[in-house]
Amino acid sequence: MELPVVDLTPYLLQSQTNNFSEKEIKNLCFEVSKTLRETGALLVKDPRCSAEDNDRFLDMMESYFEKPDEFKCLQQRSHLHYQVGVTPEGVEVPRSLVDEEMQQKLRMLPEESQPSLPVGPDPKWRYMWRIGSRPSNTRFQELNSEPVIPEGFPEWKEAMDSWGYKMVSAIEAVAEMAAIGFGLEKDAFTSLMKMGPHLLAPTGSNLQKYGQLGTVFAGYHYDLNFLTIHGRSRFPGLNIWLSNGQKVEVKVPVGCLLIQTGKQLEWLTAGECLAGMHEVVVTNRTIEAIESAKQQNRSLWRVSSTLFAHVASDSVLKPLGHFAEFPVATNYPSISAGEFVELELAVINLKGKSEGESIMANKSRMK
Ligand SMILES: O=C(O)CCC(=O)C(=O)O
Ligand SMILES: [Fe+2]
Repeated sequence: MELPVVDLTPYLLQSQTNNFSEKEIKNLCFEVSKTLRETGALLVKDPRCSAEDNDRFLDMMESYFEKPDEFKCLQQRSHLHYQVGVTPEGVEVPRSLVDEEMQQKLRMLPEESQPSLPVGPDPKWRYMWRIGSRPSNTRFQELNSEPVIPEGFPEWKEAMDSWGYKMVSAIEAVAEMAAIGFGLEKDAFTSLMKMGPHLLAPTGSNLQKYGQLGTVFAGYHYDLNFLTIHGRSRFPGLNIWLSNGQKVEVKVPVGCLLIQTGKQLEWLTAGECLAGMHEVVVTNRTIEAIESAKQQNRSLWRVSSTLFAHVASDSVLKPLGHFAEFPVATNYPSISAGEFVELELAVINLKGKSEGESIMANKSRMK
């Protein structure tokens, strides 16, 4: 199954040219909302995000992840729930390891669509870098804290910000198109995203150390944010699940970006658009890429150019517009996005354990 690629150019240029009819733009928006609903994922081409920008970002992150662990741990901020700076390997727990309800659901998937079951925390590292301005007044200060810059990377801020802002812009265009496609106001989602704690959050996986077939770098999970966007990684390995339960290995064409639906979008649409399940596993294609990287003397760190776009922490998550009339809307009670994120972080081990345990007891709220 090939995911369709949506070129955002007509949407972005509609106000400057008369080349595209209103109907064409509407159809494009329907394609976006339909694909997000059916697949939980969408490939887009955004003329503002070039393959060169992506490469510059990947080059810098590869040289960061190549540094010794002791150096990287200087950028660790566990007291801020790792929401800025580095998260070492072996910290983040994939939801499927701790969520019994998710385990039951995944057992019902057909054999060929079974995920690789994680046996412990993810062996991937991650760096979190906040993109965009922060609210001066927020109930969720630690989700909106100051960024961390590693020593010896003078280009860090510029490289992270320039890639990050471009990715947020691409998400904003998709969020507007999806809102139109779902029959909501154009800014129904983007107005909630203003001042959101958007995070450029590349993962770094050491394929030299953990390059064996079947290694699970990110166990089966959904993303807790609104929409996730990834540039192209130099090493494949991402599998996604369509809403019909089919497992698909993602191939991101050069110059394209991959968007995935997160739990906050599921909340806002009362489950019309479910959060996309996914995993990152060493596959035969990853091994081929490892072999060719070795031959070309390239880095064996698999870096993802992931950005998590969020609803602002103080905004309320609840089904919007006609979605509020759905009978299942009661499964999505009003909750501030900040509170929601803290509860989710607790489950995946990024925020205080005791809260993590209590949230599991409280699970009926989170469905
Ligand atoms: O490493 C990747 O490609 C994506 C990892 C992932 O799913 C995540 O960071 O949530
Ligand atoms: Fe993810």
